[in-house]
Formats: sequence, C-alpha cells, structure tokens
Amino acid sequence: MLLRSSLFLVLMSSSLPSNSQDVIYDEAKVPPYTLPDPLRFEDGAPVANLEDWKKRRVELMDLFANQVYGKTPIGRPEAMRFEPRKKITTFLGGKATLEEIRIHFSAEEKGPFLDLLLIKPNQIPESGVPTFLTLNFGGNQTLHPSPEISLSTAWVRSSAGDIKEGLVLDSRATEKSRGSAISRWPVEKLIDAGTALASFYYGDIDPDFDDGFENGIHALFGKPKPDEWGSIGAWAWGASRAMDYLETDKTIDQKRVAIFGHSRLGKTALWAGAQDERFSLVISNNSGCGGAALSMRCFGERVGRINTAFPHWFADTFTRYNENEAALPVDQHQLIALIAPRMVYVASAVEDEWADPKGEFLAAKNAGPVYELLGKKALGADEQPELNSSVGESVRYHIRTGKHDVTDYDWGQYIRAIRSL
Ligand code: GTR
Repeated sequence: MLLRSSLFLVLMSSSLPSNSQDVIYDEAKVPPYTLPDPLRFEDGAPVANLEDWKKRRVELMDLFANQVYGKTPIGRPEAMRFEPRKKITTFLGGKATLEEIRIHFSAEEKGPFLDLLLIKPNQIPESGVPTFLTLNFGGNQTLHPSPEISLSTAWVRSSAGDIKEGLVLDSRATEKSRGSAISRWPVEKLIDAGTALASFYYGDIDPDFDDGFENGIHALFGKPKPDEWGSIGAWAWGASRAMDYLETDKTIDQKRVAIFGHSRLGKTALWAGAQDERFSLVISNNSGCGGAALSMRCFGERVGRINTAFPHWFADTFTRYNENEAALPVDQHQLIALIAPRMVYVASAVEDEWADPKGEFLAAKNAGPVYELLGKKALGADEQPELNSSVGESVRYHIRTGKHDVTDYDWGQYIRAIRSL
C-alpha cells in the first residue's frame, strides 16, 4: 500500500466534507441494484435448513474475509498474557470498581499490547454483570475525567480541533483530554443500570494511519497480503483478544457481552461480531459504508472513496469494487446475517447522510430471512421507523435526531437491548 500521508491529513476529520457533486444524496439517483441473497449458495442452490445455513455461513465468511476486510491470519497468540495493573474498588463514590488490564501479545514487555479499562458495578448479580465491550478513539482517559484512569501514551490521531483545544500534543494525548469524550460515554448511567463497561483504545492494536502496516500488531505478525486484514480486521481481532480476557473474569455474565463501536469502530464491531460468536449482542452505531450501510446503493460515502481516503482499513482486494459496487459478491445485509441468531442493533442518525441511514436500515431488514430461518424474528418493519423510536427484537434499529455521534438516546436503547438478552 502506498503511503498517502498528505491526503490522509486532509481526510482525517471524523465526518468528511461530502458536498462534492459526485456524492449521491438523492434517492432518485440511487442506481438499480440486486442484493445477493444470503439464503442462496454461490452456485445458486437454495439454503433450505440449518445444515445448509452452516455451510452457507462459511461461504459468506470467506467472501467477506477475502474480498472486504481481509483474512485474519492469527487467532490468540501463544505468548499472549494478561497483566492486571490497577484495581480501585471505590470508583464513582464507591458504586463501582475500576480495573486496568494490560493484554500483551508477545513476550516483549514493550509491546504491542492493549490496555483494557474495565468499570463494573459493585453490586454483581449471581449470573454476573452484562458487559459492553467497546473500542474508543482517543484513549481510555477520554471516557471519564477521573485521574485514576491511566493516560494513553500511544500515538493518537488528532483533528485540528483536538490540537487547538490542547487534547493532543505531538500525536500524544494530554492530561486535558481526560473526560473529553464523556458525552459519548455515560459511565455512571451504565453502572446505575447494572452493566459494566470495558473499553480499549483502538490505536493500541493498530494506529489509524496508512503507514504500510509497519506498526501495531501488523508489525508483529507480518505485512498483510492483499487478501489479508487491514486495520478494521486488526481492530476486530483486538476486540476478540479483549473478550479472551473478559472470559477469565467470573463476575462477568458471559452470555451477555455486547460489542459496541461508533462509525469506523461500528464497522469493526460488525466484523468482530460476525467472526466471534462469544458476542451475544453486536451494536453498530452510525457505521455507514463498509459497516451496516448497503454498498450497492452508492448513497453517501462509497467504496472507492473510502478505499482512497483510508487505504489501510480494508483488504487491498476491496479496491476491486471502487466505482464498481454492482460487482461485489456480497453486501452488508449479509454481514449482519452472519451475526444471526445473536442480537444485532443498527443505529442511524438522521443528519448522518454520509453514512446512508436508509442503507443501514435496509441492510438490517434484508438480514431478516436468515434470522427467521434460525427461529428468530426479522426486523419487522418495512419502512424506516419514526425518529427516536426503536424497532425490532433480535434485529433492532433506530434512527434518531441529530448528527453522526453517540448520544444518551443511543445508550438508552443499548441498555434496554443488553438487559433483554
Ligand atoms: C469518516 C469516514 C466514515 C466513518 C467516519 C468515522 O471520515 O468516511 O466511513 O467511519 O470517518 O469513523 O468517524
């Protein structure tokens, strides 16, 4: 992959300017498309029963791995180990316990490693605590202002605004960044709802810039081949390694661990959720292109644009579909179907047109036949619901007022969802 750092800097802001003429924001301009059928094998034979689906699932997993996100070349590394580094039982005025665990991926002390933050209520039911495992953008310290949370020392991405506000200096988080993302992380509300929050900084796994895969875990496992993992695949792998740790914690309800991500990390949550069946709820918050939105609609952000702006996110093979979405062998409703029969939540925001809210809805809806085959309910809505009203059971969807973001409304729905498991 080429290093395109200057372009990268221009395109780095979290919501890209998208006024250019060639971006489709008009339903009338959406090209006609035929979605590939999740319940038909590649040779055209129908998928009629559970046995068939098991085989079809493998086919679809391979297609997403080979053509979209890249294959994940390694599972749990042999040398992986967990190092508990902090435990404070009096967090949030004594309501919660804060723990920090370093997950080392090799025998080397200096890395790569992932720092997992875990905040759990002190009242733990016998079945354990339902837990949101999440990836964050700016370091664990951005979730809450507490000085107890260790400041990330890793390279962090920064917008011009972050630099101006003094949240990032020389690509490192500053003390000022503590709690800077608090509006997206209602920590106390989660604790009061009887749920735990686990989170890690995604850059611990792979710093989010196109460096030709010299750093992060790619450095450890070797430069990816064209059909091997890009950064989204790597971040998803990191989520599974964090899950490996959560499995060792007896206070966590293993049947109720949700994987959550926003935007590019929503794409990551879906791919992690498709691959790792330990996640019983998969939450895609405003994930858009390469996430929950149907690529074939070509609405808002498109495959060619995402592969140009972020050449490191997907496998190189995905560039075959630049300006050529109709040739894709899969579309994102099939990714959602790979999560079945587990619960999936797709959330959109009405002002987030770049992410194609309607395409996100249609993907959730078109995953329905697989859920039904597996004895669960499909989304159960033909049209996008009213604003701020959640629909569905096993496949859930809402579109809320406002922009590309994570809000209290979103979390309210996710809490309801995890509790219903
Ligand atoms: C945008 C990108 C989107 C989305 C977003 C984000 O620039 O075009 O696909 O992932 O970034 O992650 O904030």
